[in-house]
Amino acid sequence: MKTALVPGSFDPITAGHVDIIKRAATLFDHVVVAVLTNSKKQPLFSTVERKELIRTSLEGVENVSVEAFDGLLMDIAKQKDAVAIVKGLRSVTDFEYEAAMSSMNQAIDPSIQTVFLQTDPALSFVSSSIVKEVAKYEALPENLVPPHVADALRAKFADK
Ligand code: COD
Repeated sequence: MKTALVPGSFDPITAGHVDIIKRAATLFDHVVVAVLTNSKKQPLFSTVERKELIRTSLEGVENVSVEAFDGLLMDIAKQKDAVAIVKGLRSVTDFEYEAAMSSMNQAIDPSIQTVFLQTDPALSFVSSSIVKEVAKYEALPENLVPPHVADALRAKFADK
């Protein structure tokens, strides 16, 4: 059984993430969505909230599980017996950042491959940060995040 890891902060999950995860699920037997909790950034959503938003976004996708991790990505990949790490690429800027991480991860363990999936062009500008920025001003256009994520963003900013 070939397992792939799709890692990220997912704060919160966006339509861009959903697209990458669903496409990864067609390529591998099992996909572990790895919510990394050791980001330097202070997240808007707690780990539990992020996992729940991801699970709801992926309802009906049978070969995907969602887990939170802390630590080095390659240690997590080995722990899950993953053959690949799947990343989404939106831009040249993404590529430069991801290529450096991929090379480092390759140096750590050459048996685990990084697979890059090109973004859906309609979602190439979508990031969790930009979504949070516009949601704060109640200006989030439809379809950039799943509807329950839009609701969660509204509730989060209503609290603030
Ligand atoms: N279209 C396509 N792909 C997208 C889109 C979109 N619209 N939006 C995001 N993505 C992709 C990103 O390119 C990325 O591949 C993934 O989705 C996750 O994105 P984010 O923003 O949720 O997560 P990041 O970029 O903050 O996550 C970075 C990691 C947590 C993966 C990274 O920091 C990491 O590996 N940390 C673990 C510590 C470690 O091992 N460090 C050493 C690395 S060499």
